[in-house]
Amino acid sequence: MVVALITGITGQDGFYLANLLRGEGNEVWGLTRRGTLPPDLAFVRPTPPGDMRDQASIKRAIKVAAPDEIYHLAAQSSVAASWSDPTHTGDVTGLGTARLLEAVGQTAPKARIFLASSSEIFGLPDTAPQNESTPIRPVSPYGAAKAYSHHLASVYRRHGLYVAAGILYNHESPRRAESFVTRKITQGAVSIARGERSELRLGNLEARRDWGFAGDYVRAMHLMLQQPEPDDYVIATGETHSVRDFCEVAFARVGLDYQAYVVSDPAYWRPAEPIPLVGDFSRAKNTLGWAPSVSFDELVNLLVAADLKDGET
Ligand code: G4F
Repeated sequence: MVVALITGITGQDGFYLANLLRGEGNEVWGLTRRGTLPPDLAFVRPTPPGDMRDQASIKRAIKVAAPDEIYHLAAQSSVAASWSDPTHTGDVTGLGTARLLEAVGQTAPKARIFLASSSEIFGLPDTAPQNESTPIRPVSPYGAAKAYSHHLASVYRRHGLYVAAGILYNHESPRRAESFVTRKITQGAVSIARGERSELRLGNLEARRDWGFAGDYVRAMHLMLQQPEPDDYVIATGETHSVRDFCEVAFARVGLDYQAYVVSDPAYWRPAEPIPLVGDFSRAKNTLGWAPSVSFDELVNLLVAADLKDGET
């Protein structure tokens, strides 16, 4: 039986990945700061408490789980929050990867490692769509921390570790926190439709993103670790949509015109706003046989449907 260890298991991707690996018949372990797991991850075995800022704790967790596969998802994952606490972001998201790779090298050098990299490493790219050869030029503290983490993947690969990196574009689900724009929009649309509030304040409505479904993206993570050799892979849908497009579809789903309710508030604008981030997932398609299965409209509807259902219970 394959033994898999997931860091950041309590986040959106951790939930979908743990369920996927369970379905594959894997024994799934989860590393958390407290060493405990929520009830919907009761099938996961907790390691002793582990913190990405504490190398000894990471080493202990790896020793106990003795994994064949490690999925490193733990990070401070908000671009916006990285501006208010850049050193914490660098410590957890950047140095955390260095600590993990060192710990694996010392305790489980045969384990295969997946690193969650991000499209934010490209910052303000000159070309669209981006692929695995696009220059790495981050424009946010989060992007810089992920760029460091991404470079470490190839550094440790050269040193003999099996490290695959997924350059993940935005991926969403009903488990996304409201601090991200997709859930903020769908929860906002639903509460306006219910008469609980009268407007939704957002930042730049023209910002464009390549949005996919998280369930599809964790499938790619698993496929990456089944390859004979590790590599970098862009995981994206290849389509770009604006925040405005997202609002239009979400509000229409609850029978409203977003223009009457959505306000663009400078308070939510970012200091540096990457221009069209859209991924070319050809390598993932050709090598992994991976492709996204959920369209943009289906994704927005899925999120709105979950928010409508939430309020019913
Ligand atoms: O939902 P967001 O906060 O996600 P962002 O910054 O793109 O980051 C996410 O995707 C990255 C992958 O590309 C990950 F690496 C990262 O961990 C995270 O998962 O913002 C999406 C877009 C941005 O352009 C933002 O400026 O929406 C724009 N936006 C406009 N109004 C807003 C808002 N974002 C938020 N969070 N809140 C707003 O009111």
